[in-house]
Amino acid sequence: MTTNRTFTMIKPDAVENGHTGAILEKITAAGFRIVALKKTQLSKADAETFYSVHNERPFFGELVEFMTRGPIIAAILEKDNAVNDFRTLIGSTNPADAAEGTIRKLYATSMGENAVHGSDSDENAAIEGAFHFSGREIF
Ligand code: 3AN
Repeated sequence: MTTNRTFTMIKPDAVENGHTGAILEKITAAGFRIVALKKTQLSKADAETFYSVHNERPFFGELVEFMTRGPIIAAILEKDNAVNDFRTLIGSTNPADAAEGTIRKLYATSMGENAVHGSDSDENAAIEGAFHFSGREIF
């Protein structure tokens, strides 16, 4: 089990707005090691699969449309207590509620366009990392 790893995406809004470098800098400055990294674009099927847990929610269509509209940065990150520490670093889902200094407070514009994804459990971190990366892309 890779309980010291989490998975993140820098979402299309933050990539479009030129925040990729600043967000990666905050991530590494907070002590996360990047073990896998790529720029890619989700297809509609990819986004529907990735967010299938939300497929009954009223915002599902909007979420899929947003997540496919431009490239993302996908990464696997390693650190002690990675899942929880990364959720703390990114802040609340709604940037209006996010703590000062968090990535969402700094770079997110709304609940839907909230700049970054962070896995919510070790189990989902492993599933989400495997969705985006093959074994030979992880170091
Ligand atoms: P988090 O990303 O903080 O774990 P989730 O898992 O509840 O939040 O939601 C997944 C994604 O769905 C969010 N990152 C956000 O982009 C989108 N989302 C969640 N709630 C809403 C909402 N009420 N309206 C629009 N988009 C939402």
